[in-house]
Amino acid sequence: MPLIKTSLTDDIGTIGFDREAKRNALSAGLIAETIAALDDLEARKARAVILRSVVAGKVWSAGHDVEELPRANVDPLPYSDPLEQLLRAVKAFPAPVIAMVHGTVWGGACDLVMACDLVYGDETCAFAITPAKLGLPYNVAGFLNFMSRLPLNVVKEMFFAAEPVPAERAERVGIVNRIVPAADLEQTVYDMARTFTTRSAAAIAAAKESIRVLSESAPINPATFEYLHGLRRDVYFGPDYHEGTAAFLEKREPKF
Ligand code: YXS
Repeated sequence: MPLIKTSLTDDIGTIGFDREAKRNALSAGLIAETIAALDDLEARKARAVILRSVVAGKVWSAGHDVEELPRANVDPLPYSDPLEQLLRAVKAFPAPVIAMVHGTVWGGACDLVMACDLVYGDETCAFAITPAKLGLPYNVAGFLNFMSRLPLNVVKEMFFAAEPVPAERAERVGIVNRIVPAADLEQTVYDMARTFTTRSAAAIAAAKESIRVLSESAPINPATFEYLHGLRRDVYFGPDYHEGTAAFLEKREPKF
């Protein structure tokens, strides 16, 4: 069974997560299908891509598939992780990728939304980044995704509290471009995508890549990188990550 639905109409691509039974948890399989869909839409010269959930349920995506996170003492979000590959594919796509959000967004899916070029939501949307609930040490690229978009105090509140930021506040702090009533969300998003299709694709692609390079150019030297990696190693070798993932799978609250 495919885990996504994808289409291309009037140069606008749509990729819908279709794994409702697991609340669109981003498994390696679903991610592989999504990256393949992005490659196909790029080959077919899509001028915009909309990421959405096929089912307008309570949850847009429950984030990284926790069943697929490593339990043992290894880096849980390495560069090669499927989720990291998806974030890079979205940022490298040569046209705007718009997250259309109905429902709640958790963990790695929140990072995915941050990697999208624009985010539109309705009154049901909320955004939570949750490594602190799993005792998981987030990675440098992920922090930069949030830091290049949101005020530091908001980034810290989101990462420390791991609580959902509801729609109205998400618009005010800048997680989303706009919140519109659920009944208007689809029209609003596709109208914006249609506008992009009337503009120079070359100019937009160059602007998107320039902004990506400039927003990611956080100058750190190798020693600083090793220091940051050491902070992460201490956590994922520590007891919290084991307790956090075990608690999730045993459907109980973790004791840190
Ligand atoms: O028991 P069954 O087989 O029906 O499966 C249940 C859940 O186990 C499953 N499911 C997930 N499976 C793998 N990975 C997930 N992230 C995940 N989330 C849910 O989906 C089935 C239905 O779940 P259920 O009964 O809880 O649904 P609900 O409607 O009552 O609640 C929906 C949620 C999203 C509020 C709830 O499922 C939930 O809190 N899920 C975990 C959200 C979360 O903490 N995600 C972060 C994952 S870790 C991650 O993304 C990063 C690595 S990080 O930690 O750094 O943020």
